[in-house]
Amino acid sequence: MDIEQLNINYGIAGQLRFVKGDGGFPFILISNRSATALISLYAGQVLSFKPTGEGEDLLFLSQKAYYDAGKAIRGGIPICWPWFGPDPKDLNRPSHGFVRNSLWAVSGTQAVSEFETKVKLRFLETEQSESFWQQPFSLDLEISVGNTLTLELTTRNTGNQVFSITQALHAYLLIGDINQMRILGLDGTGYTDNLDSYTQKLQMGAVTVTGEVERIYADVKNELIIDDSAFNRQISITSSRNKTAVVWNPWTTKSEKLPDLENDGYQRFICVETGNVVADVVEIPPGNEYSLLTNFRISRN
Ligand code: TA6
Repeated sequence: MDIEQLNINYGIAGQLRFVKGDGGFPFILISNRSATALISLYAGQVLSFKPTGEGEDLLFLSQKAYYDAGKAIRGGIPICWPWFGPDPKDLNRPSHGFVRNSLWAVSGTQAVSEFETKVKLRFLETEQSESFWQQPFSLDLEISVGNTLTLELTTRNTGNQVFSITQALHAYLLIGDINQMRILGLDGTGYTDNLDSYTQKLQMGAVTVTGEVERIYADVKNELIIDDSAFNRQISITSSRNKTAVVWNPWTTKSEKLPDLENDGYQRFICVETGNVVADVVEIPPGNEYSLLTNFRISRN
């Protein structure tokens, strides 16, 4: 569906319109009394969210991000589904699944009020996606843009056999300075340190970053706080139906291997990814569904 038809079918005067974005992909511009947001139909990815009066975006978006079919966009909130990380079956399928590098469709838009706008996206299966995943499914993402940002990712098993998934909302949170950032709410939580031979460790106190970090926290509380003191703000991440959260920053060591990330980009984001990853596998029987929900709120000290 082209931009004009999308605007005819789903545009909302004064709140929501479709534009041709980077890479020629359809983007959704939302502007209501609470916030502005930018969503790419390619990848079903929120790229920007900025509450009215807030000086900084919630999200980091790489200045060198790719906007090419088949490639992931570096930043915003990529959707990792139906697996998190490398292909669990080692069949050379894409890392983090196949929906963050494919087109989604709009299945609905709604002006809840002048303060809140909702968008419902549905993943569009392709021959390639069917070659990656043979179980019949539907995948919907509902995005609510108001004074906070909410994403709800719903998987339905429309077939007659049970299937299992892992998944995550791989949020790149913009911060003023990685050296001043702390993550609160993980004190006393066990984690797997992927950069130290997958050793099991216990988080003591706030999470701070002084080098490359890639940790999978298990049995997390439903609210995590990023204390972004350089921007004099806190970002609250409240999630439901996930037991795990991933904390990642590439520092210089991994950044050098990421051509779609500017060299100093690591200083301006922390990835806190809420989801069901590694051991937190979600089994969905035929005819059932499973929703992962995460809300992001910015507050001032
Ligand atoms: O954030 C966890 C992680 O799995 C890291 O290993 C790192 O690879 C990151 O995801 C980004 O993955 P990507 O495939 O987007 O480069």
